[in-house]
Amino acid sequence: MRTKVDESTISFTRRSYNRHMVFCRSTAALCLMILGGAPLAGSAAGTPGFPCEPLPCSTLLPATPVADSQTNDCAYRAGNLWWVDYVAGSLAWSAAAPAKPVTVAVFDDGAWIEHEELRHQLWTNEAEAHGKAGMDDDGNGYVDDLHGWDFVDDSPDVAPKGNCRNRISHGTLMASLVAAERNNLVGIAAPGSDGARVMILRVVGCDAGATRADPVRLRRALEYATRMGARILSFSAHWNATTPALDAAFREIADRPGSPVAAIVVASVPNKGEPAAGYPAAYGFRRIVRAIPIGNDDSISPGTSPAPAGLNLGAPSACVIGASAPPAQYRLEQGSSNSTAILAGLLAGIWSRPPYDKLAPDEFLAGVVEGRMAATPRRSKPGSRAPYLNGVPLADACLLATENRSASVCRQPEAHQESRP
Ligand SMILES: [Ca+2]
Ligand SMILES: [Ca+2]
Repeated sequence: MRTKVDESTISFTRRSYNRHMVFCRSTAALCLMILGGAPLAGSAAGTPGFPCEPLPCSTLLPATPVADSQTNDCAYRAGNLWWVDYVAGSLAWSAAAPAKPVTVAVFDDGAWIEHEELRHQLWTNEAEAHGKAGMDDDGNGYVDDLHGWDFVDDSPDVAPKGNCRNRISHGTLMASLVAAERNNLVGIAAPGSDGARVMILRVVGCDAGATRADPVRLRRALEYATRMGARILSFSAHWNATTPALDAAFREIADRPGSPVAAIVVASVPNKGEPAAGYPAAYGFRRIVRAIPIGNDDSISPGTSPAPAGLNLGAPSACVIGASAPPAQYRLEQGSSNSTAILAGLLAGIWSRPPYDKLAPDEFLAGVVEGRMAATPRRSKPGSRAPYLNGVPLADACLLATENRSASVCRQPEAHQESRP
């Protein structure tokens, strides 16, 4: 089933985000999953924020203003962040700072880290922050790696480069859906606002010479992320061919019991009608959590690819607002990329808080994700402040309405039962 290819044949293709489809040209492509979107009116560089009023997309749901005196982000208060409360993301918020934020590594095309929603939400390498410029202060092999690394150009500057600078930044959007700053009076909030900090890993570029999704580059980024303490690895991208070495790296992180580099991999499942979900979602590893894209009609998105059985959770795909270019641009987007980042932020937000913060990855997955989140169709309501365990968020993809849209993502009933405590 798995396609083994020479590393040189793995390539990266994508088209403008402004088109309605992002095509994966061949089985060797790596794709970022955004199906189309638009900048929000008034959200231009130099313009503070964007109009906080009900958006056309959000009329699919009643855009009810949220009376939440503890949260001042205008899009949330205006009722535009349906996706936050659909997954009960606001229940992962707290007035108290988390004892230990969960570092979420965002594997993407870089990010504008000075965006108003990101600049205070970054994982920071303290040794480099307190070290000397031009020195590898922590001896990890990377000089001045403050908030991540650019593995395309081998640089500490994780900003989008080349042609990416003139487009919306996919990675900026994803990082904001993981952990946009909450209570900064502007824009959005995200399930991981309080509990997650984002590590920016640029693993793909936009220009001809940098668009290859090199497995060696991916392995270096995986090694960096886990060595530097990322506990959740977010992949809003997929590729349809792999190598033995890349498989081994993912197996060590996402499967081997007792691995010192164990982490949870949140993997996108595309909704473009592709015949298979691609990697890393295609791995059957225990610590892979797949984000199944859903709309706000409770259905799996049309065209969602078949995925292996396992920890498959439905997460919002359409009508999602995220950060774009700095300092204050925002966009309304749809696509399974969104589902992945939202799910990664939610897991981080929950994992960062007592009593879950002490759990190892496998304990967290078994006790919270599998034991609770994947066993309920319940969702939250905007403004709900029920204790998390009284309002279990998120829905098992198998429990969502799937009329003629079903991805093959459900466990066999008997296997599902056997896995339950
Ligand atoms: Ca360093
Ligand atoms: Ca905000």
